[in-house]
Amino acid sequence: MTERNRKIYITTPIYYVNTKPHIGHAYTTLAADVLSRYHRLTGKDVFFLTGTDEHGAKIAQAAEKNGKEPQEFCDEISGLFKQAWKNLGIDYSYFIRTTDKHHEQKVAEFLIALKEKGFLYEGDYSGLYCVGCEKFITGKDLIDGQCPDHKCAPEKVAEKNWFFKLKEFLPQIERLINEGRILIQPEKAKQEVLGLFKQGLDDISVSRQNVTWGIKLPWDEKQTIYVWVDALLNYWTATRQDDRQDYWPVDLHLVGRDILKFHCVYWPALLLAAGLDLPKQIFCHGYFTINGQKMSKTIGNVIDSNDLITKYGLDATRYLLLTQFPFGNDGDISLERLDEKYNSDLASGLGNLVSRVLTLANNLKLQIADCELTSRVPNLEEARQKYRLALDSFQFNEALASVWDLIGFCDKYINDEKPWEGRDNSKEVVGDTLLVLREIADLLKAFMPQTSDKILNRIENGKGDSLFPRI
Ligand code: ME8
Repeated sequence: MTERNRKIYITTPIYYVNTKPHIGHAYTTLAADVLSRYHRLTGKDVFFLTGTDEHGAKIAQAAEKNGKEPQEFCDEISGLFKQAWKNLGIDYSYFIRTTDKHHEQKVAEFLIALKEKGFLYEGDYSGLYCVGCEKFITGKDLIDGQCPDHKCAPEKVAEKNWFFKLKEFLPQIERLINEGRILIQPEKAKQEVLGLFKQGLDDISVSRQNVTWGIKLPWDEKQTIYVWVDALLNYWTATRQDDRQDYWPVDLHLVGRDILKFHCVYWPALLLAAGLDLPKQIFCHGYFTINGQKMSKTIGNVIDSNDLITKYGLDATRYLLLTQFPFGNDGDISLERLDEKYNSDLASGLGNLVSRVLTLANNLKLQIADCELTSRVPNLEEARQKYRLALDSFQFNEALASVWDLIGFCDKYINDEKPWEGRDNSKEVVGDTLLVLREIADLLKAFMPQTSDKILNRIENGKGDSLFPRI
């Protein structure tokens, strides 16, 4: 297969439907969208999967609190995720729901296969469970008796479970991670995962006894399949349709660091046990806070991406979310800083340049078809390469910085040469900036698809209204 038509399979986590979507979910999904668009633009055949995680005690409790039947509640919140992604211009290939019948059936088949291969056994679990995390935890995970992420005491459970022989696969997974055959990035995420092997890990439950909202274990219908096993398998079940088989295995899982262990240890182990190919790469991005605090319903600082879109517009929201801090780092978001960045980079930066260049070109009756780059323009191939290198290493803000370097060049060039004064080189200067602007629009395609189209249209058809009015 040639590099051009190579298939690429990219996933986001599937999000819990206990609450409506917020910018944390938007962040990962947007990153996956930009990468998908970027690869598609280079001719690759991308399968981009996202969706919702709908089973388990946490969702059942949320439905009850809202006075709804679980399925009705899931339909509603899952619909909000779909709508949020539509509003954010997310061009996914498929949206999976763990309550899809097809998914449920394939998960049950997967578990039967594991049992037949002898990797499951019956046992008793007695210990602690955090419903917020949907995971079994131990006393040493707690702070003042509470789960540090959910600020509540875990449930004490004593139940019969089916267990998966995780421990059998740990040495092999550790080796594959060390060898880079399961590539975990950035390095600090890899080290965090390798640290888990040193601490020691136990076999994991694949079923729960007292959770009714889930997929029934086929051979023991008093049990439902553990929600994390159900959820992880979405990446596989989504490709168990005739036209999608070829996308397997996964090229890239994008995840937040809260779910690293599930993706880097449990998931590969389940796949190895089933004899399936492993994911090639897992990239773990950072977690962000809002004005220095964890984003939480209790604090009341949850930001909805729809509200950002209402304020800044679709493409501006995409730009602002991905330029706050490097993708692999934790960071902080503040509405004041978003306003500042909007005004400086978009209203005064890109938006202003577009109207400036197009007004100058109009006044000089200059068509792009008649322009040729002069040697005063920086090497555009170098700019493209910088952009590609940054995207290939998930540095979205660096990729955009290389585009903003071109904007900076044009602004300075125009200020220095003052083409409105009618000097001899006016047409050359404006022609150069028109051509660089076209390059800018091309590079923005994956990040800001509508803006890119608008700029290209304006270059062809003359000027229009302001792209980013000041806030
Ligand atoms: O964990 N900063 O779903 P979830 C950055 N259903 N990213 C954030 C974020 C923040 N403050 N908050 C959330 C689950 N995210 C499981 C996943 S996958 C088989 C099952 C993003 O709704 C980030 O990607 O809690 C994180 O990993 C994910 O949302 C957690 O979403």
